[in-house]
Amino acid sequence: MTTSFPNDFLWGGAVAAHQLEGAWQEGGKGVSVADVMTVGSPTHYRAITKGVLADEYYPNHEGIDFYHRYPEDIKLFAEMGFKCFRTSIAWTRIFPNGDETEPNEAGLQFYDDLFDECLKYNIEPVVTLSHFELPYHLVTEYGGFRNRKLIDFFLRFAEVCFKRYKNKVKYWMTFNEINNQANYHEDFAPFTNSGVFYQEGEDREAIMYQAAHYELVASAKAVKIGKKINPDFQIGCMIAFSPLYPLNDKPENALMSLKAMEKRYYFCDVHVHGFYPNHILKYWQRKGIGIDFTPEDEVALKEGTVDYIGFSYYMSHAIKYREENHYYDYDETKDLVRNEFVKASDWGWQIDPVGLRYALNWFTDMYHLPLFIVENGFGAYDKKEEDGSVHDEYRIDYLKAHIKQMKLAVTEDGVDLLGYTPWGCIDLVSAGTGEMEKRYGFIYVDKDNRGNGTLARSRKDSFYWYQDVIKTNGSNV
Ligand code: P53
Repeated sequence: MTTSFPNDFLWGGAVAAHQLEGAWQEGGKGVSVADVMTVGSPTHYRAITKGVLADEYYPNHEGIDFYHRYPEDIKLFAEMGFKCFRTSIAWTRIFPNGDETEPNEAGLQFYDDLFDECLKYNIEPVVTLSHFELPYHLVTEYGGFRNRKLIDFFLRFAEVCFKRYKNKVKYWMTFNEINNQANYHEDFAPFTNSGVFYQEGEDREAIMYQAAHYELVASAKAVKIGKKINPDFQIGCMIAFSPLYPLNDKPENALMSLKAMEKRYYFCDVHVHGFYPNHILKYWQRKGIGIDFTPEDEVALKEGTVDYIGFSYYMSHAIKYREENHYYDYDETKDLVRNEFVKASDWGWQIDPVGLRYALNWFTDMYHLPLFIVENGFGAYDKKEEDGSVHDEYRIDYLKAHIKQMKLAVTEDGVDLLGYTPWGCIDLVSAGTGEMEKRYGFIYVDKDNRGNGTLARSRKDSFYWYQDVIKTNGSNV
């Protein structure tokens, strides 16, 4: 039995381009969906505006100015001992509008320089192709991923990246948290996942399944193209995972939990198995949802299954069956209930370390593929002291408890885990709310929700703690 993490375990940290780079109009970059999103609050998603408006504040425009400061930041990651660094490639740096035929050289050069900087410290880049940053032009001109043409635009982008960085990047992911859009009742996920902006009266659900289908096909085709360019590539999917526990042992609640899991995670079935599970096909039939699904798509899905499963884990949910819901159809806005056994963060995210071990076991039992925890972390308010230090023992507690469970999954359950990259290793703009003050970092960045601050970086207590975790390969937790 193994008693610890493998020697080549990829400890690191994770970010996404749009949440930290800033420089939204530099180096020929185009406007992305993240550039038209404002600031929300702990209880409200951020608003999406029609284009960039003069009197609005858009936090991603500056981010934390990583675009100019990355050498300083990567040096700090190296000081913590990172073995890998997960980021994304802003699609709009490479194809500013998304539908060009030729890529933008300045954008490509930026990522060459960034990856070289990582490799200088033996930090392996782990790269997501599409992380909530679609070119906004693809939304206004094509309707985002509701349009089949997006498959080819994505593939052009993916192929350019695969070719350019084939000797610098080995670990790739196609679409970040592709399954967030299972919550199509809200506007946030459809827009950030797929560039889908719903009009009044539209059948949101049908559009979601269609957009997700095009993405699944695009992902599978990208896997095939990538493997041709470099057979050593490891190309994964990326799933937002949250167990949906039955509220109690009432059989209907147990079945509701199972049916809800099916609806939230069928995306992973398609990525891994290369076909849709029957429950989704039956559901489309019952609901009269007609999907543009060609025989070529069917072949593409089969030929482009993923090598590993990347997933994010922040919280768990409990779920309760509603009497009127005889079909056990999952509705994220109605079915989730509070779990009295766990506490929640200031943003209402329920803290459940055991849920991470559940996640690792669940994915393994379902798919038998290597796993990669590419996001996990605690968004919290921090108080910076005069000398720049931050005493964030709450963050250390959260991460330590989760790493303990992760360790049990590896050592006792035999889960095949590639690595662990806590989210927002440096403070950055929140995806859901646009706040800066929902902080995840080991590194503090001096900037507030309105954009005031010096952008100066400083080490939090968790910085030194995580440094020690990496140095001892997790044996100190
Ligand atoms: P923020 C919702 C639920 C779980 C993960 O989220 C989510 C979201 C979207 O808000 O997103 C992932 O910044 C995502 C990151 C994001 C991170 O989790 O809202 O992949 O881009 O920043 C944390 O606190």
